[in-house]
Amino acid sequence: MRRKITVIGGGNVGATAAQRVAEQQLADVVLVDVVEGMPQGKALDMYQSGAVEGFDVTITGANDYAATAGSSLCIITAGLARKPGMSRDDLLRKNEEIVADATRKFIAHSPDAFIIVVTNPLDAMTEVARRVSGLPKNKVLGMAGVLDSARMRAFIAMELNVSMTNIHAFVLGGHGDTMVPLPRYSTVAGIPITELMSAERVDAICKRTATGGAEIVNLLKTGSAYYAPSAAAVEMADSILNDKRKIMPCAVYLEGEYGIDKLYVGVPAVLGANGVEKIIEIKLTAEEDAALKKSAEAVKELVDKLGC
Ligand code: TXD
Repeated sequence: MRRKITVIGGGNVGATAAQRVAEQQLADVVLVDVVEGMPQGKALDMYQSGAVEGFDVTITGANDYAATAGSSLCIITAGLARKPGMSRDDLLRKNEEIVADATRKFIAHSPDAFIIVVTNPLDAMTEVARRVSGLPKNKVLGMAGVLDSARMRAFIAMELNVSMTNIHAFVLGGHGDTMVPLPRYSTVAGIPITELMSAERVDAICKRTATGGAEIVNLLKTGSAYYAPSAAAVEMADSILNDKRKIMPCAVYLEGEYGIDKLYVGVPAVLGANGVEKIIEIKLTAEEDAALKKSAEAVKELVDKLGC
């Protein structure tokens, strides 16, 4: 039997993630959304692309969770975007409801699966999935750092006119204004970027990375980024399901690491067959440590408002 990945939320990130899973033949895909007909339509369209693209997995669309039974992993992208007149707290409550409902229904059919959360506010929604699923912390994680560091890698490549595949970049902290790009640990073919460009350019790249999501929202006007976010979530799924043990920055549940307790914050972790295999604690300067703690404070403020 082939393994199965469920993607909850068939919008921009969810549908693109489903397509990437299929094109990489990572697993069969079940796409779930509350909108009637939409996940079924997108799934059928995507499945038909397999004849041209040459993949052999199945893609099923559904409005309920029966078809998700026996999934190895779930990517939760379901949620609302902030609408005019809606406060961040309103959004927090609404998306908490959506993520809690999705988690409860999914886990009833796949009690041992891994959950990768994408819905914003990311770190708080990952905590919702952990609490509601009752899964151990190694099985529930959030996608943000892979995306943020992909953005930083892209900006470094643009600056130096070199291949992105040569570049590693590290971004820590919560997903939001308080994220912490780490130029010291960002390298091109092993060379720290601080050796390759001026302090001003490094600073400009860090700032552009931290506002990378907003830059795309301002251009698109009707939504937020989804090509890079879906690629990032699927890379995490691949590292877990194929036991690749890649080190990736992701939102993981900290219990004392980095001096932060019982909170999801973005830090580097090894992702393998057991999900979060190991959290890597790197030495931070006093300034970086203060920025990470500030970012964790911002996450805690939201988590304290959760109802679950
Ligand atoms: O780095 C990151 N973590 C992020 C997070 C990067 C990009 C996007 N990020 C967040 O992901 C974004 O702020 C949203 O909270 C989610 C999904 O973004 P997307 O761009 O895909 O939003 P869409 O296109 O509006 O899709 C959301 C879908 C839509 O089809 C709804 O009908 C569906 O979610 N939805 C549900 N599906 C299933 N179950 C329930 N309850 C439900 N409610 C809404």
